[in-house]
Amino acid sequence: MKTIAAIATPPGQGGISIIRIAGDEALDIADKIFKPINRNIKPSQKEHGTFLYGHVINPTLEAQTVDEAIVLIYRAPNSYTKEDTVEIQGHGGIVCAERILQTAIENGASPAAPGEFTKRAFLNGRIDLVQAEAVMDLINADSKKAANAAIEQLDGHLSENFNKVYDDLMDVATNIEATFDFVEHELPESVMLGIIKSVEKVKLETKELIDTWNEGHLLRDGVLLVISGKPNAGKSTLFNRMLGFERAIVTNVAGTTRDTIEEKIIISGISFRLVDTAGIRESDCHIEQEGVSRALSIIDRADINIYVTDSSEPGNQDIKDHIDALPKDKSIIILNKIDKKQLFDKSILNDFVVIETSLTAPEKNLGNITAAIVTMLGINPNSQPHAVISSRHKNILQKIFRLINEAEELVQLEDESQLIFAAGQLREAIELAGEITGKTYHKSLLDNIFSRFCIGK
Ligand SMILES: Nc1nc2c(ncn2[C@@H]2O[C@H](COP(=O)(O)OP(=O)(O)O)[C@@H](O)[C@H]2O)c(=O)[nH]1
Ligand SMILES: [Mg+2]
Repeated sequence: MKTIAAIATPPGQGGISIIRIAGDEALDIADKIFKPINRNIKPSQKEHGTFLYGHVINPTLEAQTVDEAIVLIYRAPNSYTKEDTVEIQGHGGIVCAERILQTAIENGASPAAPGEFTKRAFLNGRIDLVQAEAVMDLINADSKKAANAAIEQLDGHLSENFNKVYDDLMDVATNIEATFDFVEHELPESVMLGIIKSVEKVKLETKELIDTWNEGHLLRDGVLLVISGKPNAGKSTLFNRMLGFERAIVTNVAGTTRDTIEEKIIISGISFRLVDTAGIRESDCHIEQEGVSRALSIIDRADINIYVTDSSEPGNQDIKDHIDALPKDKSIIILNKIDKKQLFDKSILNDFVVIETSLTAPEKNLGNITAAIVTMLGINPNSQPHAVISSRHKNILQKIFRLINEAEELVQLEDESQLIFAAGQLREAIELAGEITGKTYHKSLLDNIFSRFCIGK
């Protein structure tokens, strides 16, 4: 494989930048472009895990100095990609890093594609596909919980679960296929029951993994938390208080917020996309109508809805209709303005989670609202870090689940002639299970996964 190079640190000003070179010629290239202060030794003569201090020079430009730097030496197989690797640490900033990279390229390295180092780590067998995906999840993590889940996945804990499903599927399929030798004589009842049991077991394991998707989705994508309600209910007041600054305009003029406004916040280590919306009402103004239709569309997609209503008003059919349309397990009703005379008819709230408060009263903190949100999500903020599946994993696992289900129905017939079909379904499931961790893969799958990485990782 050709030797690749890329800047591994983000562009911009900083203390240092790191240029990574990996492949068979990494050390030769380092010899050409790096002159240690101690002239008697070259990078290629250094052992694994050592470093040299000196200068990056351009040998083609009369050995002009490019940067002052140190070079870290990794020898195969003890590196990120399992290949010989050098990391040059130069000064931060765009110019230095770019010049070092250019010098490496002029002296034999090829520019790395996005995710190419991690792809090599996978192809060279250091990590599986699920761990490779964890690298990207970790880089993209924007909350502690998301980072913890990614680290668990990188450590291989999620892969262990997938491998268990793979191995158990393999065992059942093999056991079923072993019964094909019984053609001459009757299959013992105990064997049939054993097969039924093991199919049920692997089905349950698959189901338990699929069930981690919701948490995985919430951690990876952030929880979409949408504040809605009638105009003037106090939505923007709540939005600003949750953010901790006056982001949305708050006035007593109904229809002030016209567009949806989104900001990111962290609650209990979980990342949220907090959205303020236009108050829902009929309006002749087409700008406001557009705002209302945007509000309705995002309410549909919300992971959690917060519906704010004014408790100093009696409430009406409109409010009842809004509330009735919300999913109970994903919605919290805020009865706001309890500092005023109370006129609201609470009977329209049915058995929703309701919090009564006054959002303009500084002494009322939002603790009960955020606690209700976290409880509703079903993510325990104090739980031990654990890995959770991604959408790619879920899509494959659902197909596997269907195949196991079909196999289960066939074995439950306790009819030997049907076992061959059950084995067929399970073999197909095994093939799919291999695609999750990359035991089997197509080039397009790798391209799809690694093209989403950054260059230098
Ligand atoms: N008395 C009282 N007024 C409130 C309370 N919460 C919000 N308001 C006021 O209600 C008006 C509308 O608030 P706003 O957040 O803009 O409502 P939105 O239209 O739902 O976004 C503003 O004048 C707020 O100061 C509350 O708890 N008590
Ligand atoms: Mg508003």
